[in-house]
Amino acid sequence: MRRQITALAIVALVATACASDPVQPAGVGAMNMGDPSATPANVVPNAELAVGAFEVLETAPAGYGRLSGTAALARHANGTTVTVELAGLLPATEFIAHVHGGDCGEAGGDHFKFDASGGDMPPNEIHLRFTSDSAGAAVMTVENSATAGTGARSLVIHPVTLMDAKVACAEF
Ligand SMILES: [Cu+2]
Repeated sequence: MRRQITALAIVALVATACASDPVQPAGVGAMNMGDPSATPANVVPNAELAVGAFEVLETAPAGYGRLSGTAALARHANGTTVTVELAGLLPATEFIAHVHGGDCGEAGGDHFKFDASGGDMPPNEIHLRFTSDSAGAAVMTVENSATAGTGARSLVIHPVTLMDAKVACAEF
């Protein structure tokens, strides 16, 4: 009985890991959540590159059945670069993507943190904020000055207006 309660508590924690994220206003303050003119991960020189295809999650709201795209993570001497390329999003919609520490089979699990005891915002985590165009496409790159270890496993995207909904996941 005690074990059951513990298991339920863990499930509840995992399920709400993203819902509790405060949403930062775009372009305000120094927090880096993406730069469309940054060098994309797949062309960063002398990097170790990992690329994964997005899969739509069961928790996705309606309207994402045709989503496709990739997430690329480059580990290099100057840090980490992450690039998302997506099509089939709802048009003109704002999204936030987080690097997560789990596989897509567990919907990404918890957020990846450089310092496990540190805060839940960049630069201790890797977040991207972007808006889809009128055709439902989006491309964004974010850079972080620390080099991510193998704990950076996946990228999960959420609509900004529905942060507890996980739309899609890609494994690096
Ligand atoms: Cu997330």
